[in-house]
Amino acid sequence: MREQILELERKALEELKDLTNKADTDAFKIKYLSKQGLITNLSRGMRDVPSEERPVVGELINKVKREIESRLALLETKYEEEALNEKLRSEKVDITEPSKGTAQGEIHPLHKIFTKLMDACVEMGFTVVTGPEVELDYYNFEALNVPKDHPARDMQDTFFLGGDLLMRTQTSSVQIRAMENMKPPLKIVSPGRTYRVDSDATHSPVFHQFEGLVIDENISMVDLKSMLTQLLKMLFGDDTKIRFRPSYFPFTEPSVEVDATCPMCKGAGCTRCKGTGLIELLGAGMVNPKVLENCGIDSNKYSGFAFGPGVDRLAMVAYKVPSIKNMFENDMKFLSQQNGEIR
Ligand code: FA5
Repeated sequence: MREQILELERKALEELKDLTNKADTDAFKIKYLSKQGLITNLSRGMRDVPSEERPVVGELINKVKREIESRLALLETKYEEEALNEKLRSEKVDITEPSKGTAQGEIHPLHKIFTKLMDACVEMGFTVVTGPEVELDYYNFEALNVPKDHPARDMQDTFFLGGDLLMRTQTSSVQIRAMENMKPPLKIVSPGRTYRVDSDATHSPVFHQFEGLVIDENISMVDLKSMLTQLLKMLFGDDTKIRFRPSYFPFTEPSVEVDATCPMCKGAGCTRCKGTGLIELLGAGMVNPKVLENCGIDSNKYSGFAFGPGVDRLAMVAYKVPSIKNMFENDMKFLSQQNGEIR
C-alpha cells in the first residue's frame, strides 16, 4: 500500500509539472481530488490495510493529498492572476485620449415660438386657458356658427371619431368653452395641438394653433389691428410690415387674414412667398354676434375679436424651415441648426 501511495504521488507531481493552463489544471483536480479521484480511491483501499498499519498509511495518504493540494493551489492562484491581468490589459482606459463629446440638446423651435408668444401675451394681460383635443362637434363647429350642412366644414378636413366626437381642427373650440365658463370682460389665449387630414410641405395632420380672444364693451377692429401688429412685431421685429386682408370665417364678421413681410427675402419676393414678399400667418376677425349669443353673452353690450395663428407656420417663417415635417422628425442635425434667437 505504501508503495502504491508513493507511486501515485510521484505520478501526480510529474503531471503537475506539465500543467500549463487552467483547463488542464481543472482536469487534474478532478482526476486526483474529486469524489471519484485517485487519492479518494486510495482512502477507500484502507479497508484492506491491517489495523495496526492504518494510522501510518492514513497519515501518508493525507500528507500526499496536502502536498498535491498546496501545489495545485499555487497553480490556481497563478492562473487567476494571469486571467485578471489579461482582463485589465484588454479593458484598459486611456484617460489621455480626447473625449468623443456628448450630443447637446437644443430647445425645439416650436417650443421657442410658443414661449415667445406666451410671454408676449401674458405681458399684454392675457390669461392662458386650454381645452380638450378630442372635442365635441358642438364646440369645434356648431357653436362657432358652422352647422352640420355648412360648406365651411369642407375647409377643415376633419378626423371624425364617431358619434359627436372628433379631433379638434382648431383651437377656436376653446373660445366657446371659455365664453361659457367665464364672464366678460375676457382676455384669453389658448395654445395647443390641432388635427386635420392634410399633408404637404406646409400642412401636417398634427399641427399647433394659438387662439386669442378678447371680449369687452366697445372692442373694435382698431383694437384687433393694433394688438396683432404689436404681437407680430414683438415676434419678427419692428421692421416687419403687417397686412390685413379681407377673408371669411363663419365665426368672425368681418374676418381677415394677416400676412407679414417674408423673412426670407425681406419683402423683395422669393419662391417661399411665391413672389409676393408676404407670408400668411393667421386668421382673425371680430367675433360674430351669433357666436356671442350662442354662449349667452349679450351682443348688444359686448363685442370682441379673435385670432388664430398656426404656430408651426410662425416657427417655419422665423427659422426659415423648408418643410413642416422637419418640426416633427426630431433630427438632431436640424435641431442644432435652430439654436439662434428669432431676433
Ligand atoms: C382657423 O383654423 C381659424 N380657427 C383661425 C381663426 C381664429 C380665425 C380666430 C378667426 C378667429 P385656418 O383654417 O385658416 O383658420 O387655420 C389657421 C392657421 O392654421 C393657418 O393660417 C395655418 O397657419 C395653420 N394651419 C391650418 N392647417 C394646417 C395644417 N394642416 N398644418 C399646419 N398648419 C395649418
